[in-house]
Formats: sequence, C-alpha cells, structure tokens
Amino acid sequence: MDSTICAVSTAIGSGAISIIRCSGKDAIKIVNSVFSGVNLEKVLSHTIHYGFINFKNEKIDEVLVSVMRSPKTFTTEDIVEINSHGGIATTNKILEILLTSGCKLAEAGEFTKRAFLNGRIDLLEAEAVGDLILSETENSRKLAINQITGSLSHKINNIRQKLISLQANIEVNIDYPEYDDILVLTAEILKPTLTSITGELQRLLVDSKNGKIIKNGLDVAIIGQPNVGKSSILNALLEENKAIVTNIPGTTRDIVEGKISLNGIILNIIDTAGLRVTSDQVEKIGVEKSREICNLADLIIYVIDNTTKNIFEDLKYLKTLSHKPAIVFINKDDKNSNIKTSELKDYQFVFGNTIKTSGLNNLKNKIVEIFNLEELETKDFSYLSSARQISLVSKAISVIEEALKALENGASIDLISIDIKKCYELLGEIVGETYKEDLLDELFSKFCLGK
Ligand SMILES: Nc1nc2c(ncn2[C@@H]2O[C@H](COP(=O)(O)OP(=O)(O)O)[C@@H](O)[C@H]2O)c(=O)[nH]1
Ligand SMILES: [Mg+2]
Repeated sequence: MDSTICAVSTAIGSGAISIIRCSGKDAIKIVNSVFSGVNLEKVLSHTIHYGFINFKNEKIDEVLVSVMRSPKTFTTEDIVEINSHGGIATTNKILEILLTSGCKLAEAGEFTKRAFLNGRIDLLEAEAVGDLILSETENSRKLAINQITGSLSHKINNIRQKLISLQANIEVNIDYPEYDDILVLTAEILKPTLTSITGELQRLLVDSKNGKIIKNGLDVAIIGQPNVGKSSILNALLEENKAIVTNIPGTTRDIVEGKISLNGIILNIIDTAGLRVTSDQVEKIGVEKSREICNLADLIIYVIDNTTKNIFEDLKYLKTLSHKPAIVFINKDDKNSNIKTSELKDYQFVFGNTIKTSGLNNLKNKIVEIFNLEELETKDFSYLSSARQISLVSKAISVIEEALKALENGASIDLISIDIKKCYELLGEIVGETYKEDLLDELFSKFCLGK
C-alpha cells in the first residue's frame, strides 16, 4: 500500500463531469506537479481549487481539484479528486498523465480495500459499499447504506462482546480460583447464556433470507402446458409485449424475462417454453431449460387453462416441485370452466385472464403474502446479505450447539471455552478481523474501478 493509486471514479462515457481520484502518500505532490492554480501542497485539507491540468506546456483541461488530507478520508490516506470535463478523451488523457507522473492504476475496488486495510471500515461495511453501487431498488439501497453505517457490524460485535466476556470469566475462574468476588461460571449458568446467543445468531440467519430478497429480488418462473397463456401473463405483468403470443402451441422456445418492482422488491419474471413432450429439437431444448429454471426459481407461477378437461393431469408436474413456493394461476377465466375450487385445495391459486388483465393484482398480493414483503418494508434493514456472511454465522451456530451438547454430557468448562473462542473468531471473520488474502481479492474484484 506504499504506492499512490489513481482511477476514474465516474462512469466512462460522455457526461458533464468526470472525477479522477488519487490516493496515497504522494497524491497531493503528484497532482500538484501537473496542476496550475494554487500550490496544492500548501492548501488546507478538505478544500477545492480551480485551475488547469497541464502536460508538457499544453493545457489539457480546466478543472476543480479537491484536496483531502490523511487521516479523515475514505482510504485514510491523502486523497485528491480531479473534477474534469466529462468525456472519454479528456478523462483518459488526465489519467494517462497521472500514470506517467508516478501514480499506479488502481485495481477494481482498491480504494475500498485500502479503507478496510487501514481500519477505516470493517469487512461488512466494505461489502456494503459494493452493494450500494449495485443497488437497483430503494430497499436494496437502504439495506446497503445501513450496513455501511455499521448497524449489522454493531449486532455482530455485540454478540462477540458477550462471548469474549464469557471467555475472560472462564479464564479467570481457571487461573485465579482464589478470587471469590468473580462469578464462577458453571454449566448451569453457561447453558442459558449460550442458548440465548445461538438464539440471536439464528435470528440473524432467519432474517438473512430477507436480506437476500432485498438485495437480489425474487426469480419468478412462469410454467405450464403450451398455449395456456404464460407469455400473455408475462406481458401483462410487464405491461409490454415482450414475449410473442400466438395460438400456436410451442411458440415460446427460448427464455424471455423482464423485471417489475413489487413493494420495492425486484421480481425477475421468466417466461418459459411449455412443459410438453415434443419431438421438435428446438422446443425440446426449451422444455429442458424450463425445468432447470423451475429448480432455480424462488417462486413458480403455474399456469393452467380454465377450460382444461383434466386438472389433475395438469397439476402433475407441480406435484413434483412441492418444496417450492408456487401459485397456480388459472388463466382464461373469461371462458367457461369445469374446475372446482376443491380440486385446488392443496395449492395457493388465483383465477384471472390476460384479456381484461384481471386476477393480476390478486396474483401480486399472493406474492406479497408468501414472501412477507409488506413486513420487509418495515424492518430495520440490518440483514446478513452475502453467502460469505451467512455461512460464517451458520458455522458459529453449530460450534455453540456442539458446546451445548458437550455441556449436557458433562464436559468441563475449559473445554467449552475453546468453542466460545472459536465462535468469537468466526464472527470476527464476518467483520474482517481475520481474513485470508484471496478472500479480499475475490471480494474487491467485483467492485468497479475507481471505488
Ligand atoms: N380467451 C383468452 N385467451 C387468452 C388468454 N390469455 C392468453 N390467451 C390466448 O391463448 C393463446 C396462447 O397464449 P400464449 O401467451 O402464447 O400462451 P403460452 O404458450 O402459454 O405462452 C393466445 O392465442 C392468446 O391470445 C385469456 O386470458 N383469455
Ligand atoms: Mg409462450
């Protein structure tokens, strides 16, 4: 981290302004060497200055330069940001000049990585910076900004604090048994305390499902026999004619998808080929793909034609997917039907049609109900939101559960103290107190350049 890095922090393309950011111990010196205006090495921290970027006696651009001195900056290092005119040519030219003047090109996410390595933010907060940039909905934005401001770190650190106190208490009990003003931790005292800690961790895990939904949205697959109106339902939900609709069975062969927002959650709706057995090679691949998509989807909208002669036959495939949340949409209810609602008693179902676009609101309400989306909106938005975080909490829970089992079987307290320490360390990995170098590379490589 000795080097001074630079990168374009705004999106590449034509725009009014571009920001080129520099961080490191020589940031001010390097930018000053190509800047005419004031002497940037003499200015106060967190001030902005008008001038020109020059190179080999040529004026390159008229700019505003912000100078932020260590340690109160994003990376905790000296940072200089050049606000140049937007556009590829100018931005790239300034970047090139900085690179020839002593800066190194930053890797993706390197500014945030430095912020983490310099102790300005923890790993949860750093991950959230990436999430904030990628957030597409109001809810995912709230989730990320909450994490950046440390609300989840606070929850994790609270639990760690309890564990370290237990650990310290056990050590004193062992090392200084003569101290009688210190509580002697017996199995009877430890059991409820550890149970309550697993309870807190379990809650984080349960809530994390919400975090995943807020961050990634829900994948909703529309499936059913050919010609029941799957593509028409996709079009009606998207309010555009995205998929081709005809009365010829087997029209949809490839996957067509589109997004809508429901209660602030993104629904990625996927229209699939029908489920029929076919000899047509292209349609066959489409049917195969439909099955794969069903397995990956968070929710299935299973479409049935209202005029069907054999609803049990129609529902056969859905039966094999009983582990998945599903809503049966009985389409074409503008036509006469023989379906009795008792035949659908094992399912969540909605009647409707795409001609008058009726039933679609009921369908949306069912989705809100199944995934508790209304409640999601009112939650405190501090959820675990990455697979890394979730797997560490799961591991921490199993360690404590093992310890509780051992206590039941009469294990000695000093053995339990090993588990408590292990759990403390696992939770420490979540906030990045310990980490492996390749984990950091993997996390930050997903960031944009310049962040
Ligand atoms: N009467 C009626 N016809 C519909 C309805 N929805 C779709 N259709 C017709 O059913 C046929 C098949 O529709 P499509 O969406 O392509 O079905 P898919 O093969 O399941 O994707 C088309 O001719 C549609 O116009 C509906 O609610 N009522
Ligand atoms: Mg179709």
